Amino acid sequence: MRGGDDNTVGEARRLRLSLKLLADVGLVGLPNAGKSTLLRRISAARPRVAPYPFTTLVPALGVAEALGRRFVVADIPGLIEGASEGAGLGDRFLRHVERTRVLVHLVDVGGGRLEGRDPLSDYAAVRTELEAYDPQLLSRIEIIALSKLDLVPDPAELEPLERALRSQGREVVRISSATGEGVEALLHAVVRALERAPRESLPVPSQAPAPA
Ligand SMILES: Nc1nc2c(ncn2[C@@H]2O[C@H](COP(=O)(O)OP(=O)(O)O)[C@@H](O)[C@H]2O)c(=O)[nH]1
Ligand SMILES: [Mg+2]
Repeated sequence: MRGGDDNTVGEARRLRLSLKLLADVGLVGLPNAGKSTLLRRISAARPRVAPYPFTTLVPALGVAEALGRRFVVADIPGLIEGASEGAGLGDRFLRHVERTRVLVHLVDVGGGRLEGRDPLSDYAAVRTELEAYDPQLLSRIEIIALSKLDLVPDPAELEPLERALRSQGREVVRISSATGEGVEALLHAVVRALERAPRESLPVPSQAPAPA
């Protein structure tokens, strides 16, 4: 652009701005694991729920409360969906997980089992995806929620799976977002985890976020 007689030349710049949501807790898991349903159960957020992938294209945030503490929970969509479709959506959503202090990793032990899925390999697949995005995510405090408990005919069957996951040093909770069973226990585990997760362990952003 020319600025009149003094021949000043303006500058054109292309900026790519990205929004990083700030949440205390990130819900991760394969598509259909029950993340959006859980968020609806524990908060006033109304993310879409449907039995097919790509339902959630925008991460939803909700405020949950337990033991007198309030915390922000983000439903992180796009894990695996994006990667397996080659759409690169995994990355687009995973950046929202970077600054969460605690992960809740949902593993479907009800519906998935009916489709012949193996919960341990589902779990491992998501961990692999997290690692590919940022290896530091593997050391973030993670609580495993075995979901859709209401679809498990004999919950005693879950014991070997729980032992295997606990032997990896993880806390494991059984939940059903349909009946509410175990959900309060999960929230208590989250509050305890948030208490041990120091805010200082977060990477310091290069610029302070703008006030909301
Ligand atoms: N029976 C049962 N179905 C569930 C439960 N949680 C989620 N679902 C169903 O599983 C499907 C996928 O749930 P959704 O929350 O959309 O999964 P997301 O892709 O991880 O967000 C939907 O049909 C839900 O109604 C649960 O606790 N019990
Ligand atoms: Mg969803």
